Order: sequence, then structure tokens, then C-alpha cells
Amino acid sequence: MPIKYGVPSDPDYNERLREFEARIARGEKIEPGDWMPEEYRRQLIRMISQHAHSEVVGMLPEGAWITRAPTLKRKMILVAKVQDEAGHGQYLYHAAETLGISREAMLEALLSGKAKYSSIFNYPTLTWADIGTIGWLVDGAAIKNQTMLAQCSYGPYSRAMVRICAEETFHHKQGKEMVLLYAKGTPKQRQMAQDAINRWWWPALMMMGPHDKDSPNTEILVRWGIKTKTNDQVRQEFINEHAPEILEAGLSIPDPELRYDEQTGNWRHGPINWDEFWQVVSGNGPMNKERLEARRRAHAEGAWVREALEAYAAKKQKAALAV
Ligand code: FAQ
Repeated sequence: MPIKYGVPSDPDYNERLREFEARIARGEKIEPGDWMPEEYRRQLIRMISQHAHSEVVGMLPEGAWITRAPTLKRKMILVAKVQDEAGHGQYLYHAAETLGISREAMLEALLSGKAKYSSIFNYPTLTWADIGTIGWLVDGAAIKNQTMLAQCSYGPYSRAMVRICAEETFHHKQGKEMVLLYAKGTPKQRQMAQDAINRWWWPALMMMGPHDKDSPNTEILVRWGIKTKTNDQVRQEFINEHAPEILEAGLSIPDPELRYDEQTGNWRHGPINWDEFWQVVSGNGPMNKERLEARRRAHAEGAWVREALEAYAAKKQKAALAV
């Protein structure tokens, strides 16, 4: 079925838009062949492709530690986790392809530096405790955001999220278990865990995006059921869960203004350094250049695999036609 993307010059646009929004209000999923406003399609391609790139670039900070894992068990867990992230990238690129963009166009945008991916992956992993902390805080933040996206109005994205969230839950658990163990360990282990929390806390809060008042995309995304919560709501949920757990473990949080607000039941945080966030998003974070370079190298080194797969597919097709 041809995909029809609604453009405002269509004489029936307003009527179609009303029906489209009514479907979303009834909780129906929008599927690839369905009518959709061009802006809905553009927003989804933007978000899903950024999300896919984040999963793929997100393999790098952890992948670097596979050969340095302290035990075989930890190594097996990390290998499985990094492999899951590659799989998440695959689901997400597929989900974006259903909207009419090609895999090549998305990869070209990533490799040329045009596409965004999550700011969090532009920070370095300096010690083994960073691996636990990424699982606990980064996957923890990702789950809060993705549980919300699992309810989203676009069928392929929402279904991909359900599966991804299930896997991220394991990632989160193993990270939390690891950091809690080090928090109860030797003074050196405790210090390593604390240092990792100190470095990852603020970047994890930034992951959910700018405050709602500075988030140009949120309004339309919420209106069309792509986001079902705003950036600040998701961030608050993350802090409410993680702040008490970190403090209970005897670790501290690098925010002197952090406090529990009895009246609202929320943990209040101090100001986030948005200058740092925008520097990272615009390519000037501590690891942006290394991350892109690693992706470009991997893409070039993988050329023979893509060529072999294409040759194999062509051979299979020829054989099928000959039958
Ligand atoms: N990093 O108007 P908003 C993971 C950009 S997956 C970079 O608020 P929006 C798994 C934003 O794109 C983590 N850029 O944007 C894992 C926009 O620019 P644009 C990734 C950011 O879309 C774990 C501009 O700022 N998750 O971690 C960021 O409404 C462990 C204005 O912002 C997803 O991608 C940022 N943090 O809300 C893997 C989930 N925040 O495009 C390995 C899907 C904002 O207009 C290890 N995405 N920007 O030029 C989303 O939910 C949303 O896109 C938000 C941002 C919430 C990230």
C-alpha cells in the first residue's frame, strides 16, 4: 500500500488531521501505511533515528571495557549487554525505515556528523565502576524515557520499545547490583563507585533533554502522543527513584541543593549546567570526536560484510527466479 503523508496543501488535510487526531485520542496505533501529517513523520524519523544512533554509539564506551572485565561472569554480562544495544539499534533503524527513510541516509547523517545522538555517550569511561554506573544510571534514565515511549502512538516504535525496555531492565539491574556491591566493598572499591557516580550523575540528568520551557519539540510530540510525558516529568521520575537508592547505599550525589520535598513527594535538584549540555550536543564534548571516528572506522572496516551480504542476496534471488 503506498504511504500517504499528509501535507497542508491537500484540500482534505484538515478533515484527515481531525480523524488522525481522533484515532490517537482513542488510543489507536498509527501504522506505516496509514495517513499521517508530514510533520508527524518528520518528528518520528528525527527521534527514532537519533535513538538508533544512540544505541549504536552507546556500545562504544562499554565495549572498550570488555577485554578488561574483572571476572568471566562480568565479561559475559557486558558482552551480552553490548550485543543487546546493537540489536536495539537494528530494531530502531527498521522502525524508522517504515517511515520512508533509508538505512543508508540515516547512517550517512550519523557518519557525516549531521545527526544527533544522546549526549551521554560523549563522556569517557575511566574505570570499571563506570560500567556499573552506566547500567544503573544511564540505562535507568533510558528506561524511564522508553517506558513512556512504549505507549507512543506510532505502532512500530511502540512495539520496538516494549522489547527494548525488557532488555534494558536487565542492564539496569546488573549495573545497580555492581555499584551496590562496590559501595559495600573495600575503601578503594567504594571510592571508585563514588567517583563514577560523581561523574555520571549530571550527564544522566541531561540525557532527558532540556527543561520543558526550552524544548521546542515537546508540544507537538505530546499533542500527537509520541511523547506521553515531558522531559522534566521523566527527569523527575528518574531522580525520585535513583536519588534515595544512591544515598541509601552510603554514596553521595554531587548536588548540594538536592533535597526531598515533603509537600510534593519529589526530590528537588540544583541547576543543571545547560552550557555543558549544548557544548556536548553541538560536537564539543569530551569524547565526540573519538566516538564519530570509531563509528567511521567500523563502517569502513565493515564494507566487505555489506558487500558479501549483498552478493549473497543477489545470488539467492537469481536462484529463486531460475526455479
Ligand atoms: N542528547 O525539543 P527537545 C540509551 C536535542 S538510548 C543529544 O527536548 P525532544 C540506551 C533534541 O534532539 C538514549 N541531543 O527534543 C543505552 C533536539 O534537537 P533537534 C537515547 C539532545 O526530541 C543505554 C534539541 O535537543 N534515547 O541510552 C538530547 O523533544 C546504555 C531540543 O530538545 C532516545 O533517543 C540529548 N540527551 O526530546 C545504550 C529516546 N536531548 O533534533 C547504551 C528517544 C535533547 O530538534 C548504554 N528520544 N536533544 O535538532 C527522546 O525521547 C527525545 O528525543 C529526547 C529529547 C527526550 C531525548
